[in-house]
Amino acid sequence: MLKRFFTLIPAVVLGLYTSVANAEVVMRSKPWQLWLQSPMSPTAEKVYDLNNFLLWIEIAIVIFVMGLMAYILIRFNEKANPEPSKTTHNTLLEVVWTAVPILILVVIAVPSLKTLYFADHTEEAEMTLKVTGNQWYWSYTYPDYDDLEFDSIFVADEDLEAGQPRMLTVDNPVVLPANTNIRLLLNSNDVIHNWAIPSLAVKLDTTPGRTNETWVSINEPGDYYGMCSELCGVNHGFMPIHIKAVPKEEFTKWLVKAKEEFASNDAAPETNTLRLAQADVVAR
Ligand SMILES: [Cu+2]
Repeated sequence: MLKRFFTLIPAVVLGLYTSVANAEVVMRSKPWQLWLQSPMSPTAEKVYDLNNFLLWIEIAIVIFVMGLMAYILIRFNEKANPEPSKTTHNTLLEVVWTAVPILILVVIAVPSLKTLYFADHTEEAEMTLKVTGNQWYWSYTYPDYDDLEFDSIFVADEDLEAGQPRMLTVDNPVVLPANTNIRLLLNSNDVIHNWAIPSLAVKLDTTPGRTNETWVSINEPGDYYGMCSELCGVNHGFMPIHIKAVPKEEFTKWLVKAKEEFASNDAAPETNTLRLAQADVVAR
């Protein structure tokens, strides 16, 4: 049993590696990648920089604490210091070890709050995208373009076309113009979901009965992937997010086509149930 387990691991790893390496789609993360995905929106750039900044502070603290521990171990062990001092208080030292951490926290709080407020909303939205979470797929509405609306549903492994990434492909990706300030309004039809795209640093709950707001401006045309990031039920792992960012002119052309394609919304619920049933089978 154990032997089988150990031969399975390299097989799975190799399989994962080749399936990603063969993909024609430019993925935002690479096999064996460490670190964050490259930031692709103004908010993501700020989050990325904040992470780097915090890491330097962390490294400094770790080095200081480790150094202090090493010094104590060497200087005050039983051999080097047979008669320990009975000192219990040192006012200056106590003030310092209280004040310094507070100062560090203040230094961290300033850029953190700045980033939070920056990500909160945009005053200059050029368009709005409404995102609705459903068990277990996403719906997208474009209120500025005749309320164009469609569902974005998971594509099961057996229906994938060449180059489509596994577990991240949907039937209708949400198409958005690049370099455009987009107001995002998130809500849910049933339970709490979370619309999360790492490379854009968007990660916000979609909560039934309320609308959460954030915004995004995508730096470059391309494909951006994310997943529902709030445990929302049995098919939680099968509601990926695929954003197709296109140049503005192409977006206008897509709108014309999409309005035709998604005009007959009456047929939609039936198709959805069918596809959902498929996703349900996959989940089991
Ligand atoms: Cu969900």
